[in-house]
Amino acid sequence: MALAASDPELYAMLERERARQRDGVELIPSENYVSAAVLEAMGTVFTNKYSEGYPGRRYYGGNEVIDEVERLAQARARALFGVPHANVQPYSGSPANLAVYLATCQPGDVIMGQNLPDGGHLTHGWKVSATGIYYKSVPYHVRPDGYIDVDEVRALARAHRPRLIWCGATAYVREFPFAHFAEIADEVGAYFAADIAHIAGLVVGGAHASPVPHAHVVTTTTHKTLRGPRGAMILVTERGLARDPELAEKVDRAIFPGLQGGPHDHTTAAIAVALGEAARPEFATYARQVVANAKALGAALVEQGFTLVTGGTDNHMLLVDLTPGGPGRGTFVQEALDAVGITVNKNTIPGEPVSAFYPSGVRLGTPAATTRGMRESEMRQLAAWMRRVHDEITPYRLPEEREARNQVLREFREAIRQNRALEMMRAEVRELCRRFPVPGIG
Ligand code: DSN
Repeated sequence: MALAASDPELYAMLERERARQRDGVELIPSENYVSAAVLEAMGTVFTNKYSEGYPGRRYYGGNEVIDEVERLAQARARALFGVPHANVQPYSGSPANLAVYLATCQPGDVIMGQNLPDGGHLTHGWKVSATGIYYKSVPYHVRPDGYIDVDEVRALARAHRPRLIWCGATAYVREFPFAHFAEIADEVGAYFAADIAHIAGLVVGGAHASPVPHAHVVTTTTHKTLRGPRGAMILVTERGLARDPELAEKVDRAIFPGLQGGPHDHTTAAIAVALGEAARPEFATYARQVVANAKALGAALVEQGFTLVTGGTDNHMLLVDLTPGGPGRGTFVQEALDAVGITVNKNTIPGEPVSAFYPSGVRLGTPAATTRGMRESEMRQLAAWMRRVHDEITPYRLPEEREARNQVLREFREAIRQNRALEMMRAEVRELCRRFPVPGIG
């Protein structure tokens, strides 16, 4: 109410975003809907405080309550993941990962991570990221069938003797082979860091194997399958402390003062709430349903004639290979689906034939749709809509000549704006969404 009265311009935007989230199906695999309790914790007076340092060791006065909040979040993280140390201050996944480099490497050290176009993350050593600029990055790849090429990881590790090896991805649909990575890291004397940003909720819900018995350090964002606010955590495992008894202190120093100033205390509070929710039995039910929905969506897409990278999924995510309809069609499919209220993101596929700007796939995920209660039958309905949307835009292809691409995309955007069948599907999607309220919105 205060916002509507004091800033109607911003409030109108908020209302439009609420309507967008309520009336469309969110299938971006890294997004989710937080609970009303998490949302409430974010919008509290905890945002007013500065708290550089750690509980009991702050640079500012007045942190007696904040200390309790952060200790609660740390304790819940330790218990949930079964680790001896948790840092809950990273602003998000990228600084969390950079802190792992600061804690374990010197600039110029060799590091290994999954190649970005093969589904890896920018911060695992991609050339334009600080992690690829300040460290010598040796990327590994997925095989043509879409699975991580563990033999290549081993061969590259033996040849380049990395200081740090990452396992984790933004676009990988199969179970991560954590035990293999641990074995390889041990053989070459590397630190093994697991980035479980995408699958953290599945791990705590028992729907994906945990990296904790294998990795030295684990990073995760808190806002994806874990269903918390935007933030991140760094977990140091027993294995990590056995490798380096000072690893926890090094991680803490890397976050503050190495990379960050004051933690976002309202986010820490909301992380504590989300971790409390994730410890409940119903969260395990949710995590299993996320995977069941992804499998159902994958099977239905295959039935509808789509091609999936690796043929299916083990987790919350699917990668649709659109090359049978022509390379570089990810943008077209993403925008046409957007027009009917189904939100996905264009994505490269293994062996991408065009580029990251005009990728040949789309990435889908079920965490958000599952949170609002959608189940297997809704997944089948979504696959049927995707087929119809895809068929509506069959004539539109990415021209080989770069100069012609913008013009074709302009014509395409105009065509989808005027497409009557898409407009009718938009109404059907809205109808479905009305049956599945969004937490915190209704
Ligand atoms: N942007 C995240 C994702 O969508 O996977 C990774 O940082």
